Amino acid sequence: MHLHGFRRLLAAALMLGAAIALPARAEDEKGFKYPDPIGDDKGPGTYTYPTDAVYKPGSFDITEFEVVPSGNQTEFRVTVRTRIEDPWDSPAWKGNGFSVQMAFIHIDTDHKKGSGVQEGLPGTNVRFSEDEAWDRVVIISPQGPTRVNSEIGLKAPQWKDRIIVPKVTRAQGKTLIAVVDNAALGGPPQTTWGYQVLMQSNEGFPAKSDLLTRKVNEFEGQHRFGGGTDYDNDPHVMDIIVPPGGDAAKKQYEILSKYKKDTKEPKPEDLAVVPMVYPNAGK
Ligand SMILES: [Ca+2]
Ligand SMILES: [Ca+2]
Repeated sequence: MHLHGFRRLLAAALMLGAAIALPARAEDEKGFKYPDPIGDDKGPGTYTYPTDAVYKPGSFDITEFEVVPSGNQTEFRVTVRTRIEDPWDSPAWKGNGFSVQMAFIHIDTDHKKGSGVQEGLPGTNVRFSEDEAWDRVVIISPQGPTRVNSEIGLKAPQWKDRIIVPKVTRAQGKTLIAVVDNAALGGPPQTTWGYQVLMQSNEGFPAKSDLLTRKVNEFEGQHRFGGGTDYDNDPHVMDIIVPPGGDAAKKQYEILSKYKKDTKEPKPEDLAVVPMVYPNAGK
């Protein structure tokens, strides 16, 4: 064999070896790690934080979202730009290490048109498209399961079986962690699943219509976000993840700006549509 031919054969063998070596464990294929830009924690580009010092800059700025399956359970990890603190730590809140953040992790498990829920949870003021409706949502709240379940019973009983209150929630450094049984998800995470993470702030004294969400008004207040409207037409989310490609922050601002501005009593179709992110898209 010529040297040239041998080299080609060697290169082919190395490539084959690399291809075989890549997915080390089956579990790795089902996990998902996804970045989000820094500094886009302003919803459609205009939102501002409440003025109270507990809302530290970066508290609602998602920098990474991760799905980590392990055995018969899955960890969902949402990382933000600043170290997570627990300014309102109290036994009633179970002391899981955080106070101001709240994240809603929506999952589309079948990517089927007409299957799932298009409405956002009460108080988020967003919706999903018909072919990207959510089948499950994991709520990461600093409040204990008793309170969260009671809110679900009052404000979203029709989706009770789709809303997952994790068996464990905790903060670690800059990361919020939720541990969920795969049985609650309808099985272990699949590479075909889609995700959307809405970053909110847990409101201990929510409005009658809001599932523990903090409002966004025209002007920020001590415990109110600003830069939106005083009605429920503007999306009440500070940061979301968006599908890959292009300028992710710009894309988010466009998505969250698409709501009907001149209405005080929005209909569902007036709200902004948030997308799902599918790990396998474009592969
Ligand atoms: Ca971000
Ligand atoms: Ca974002």
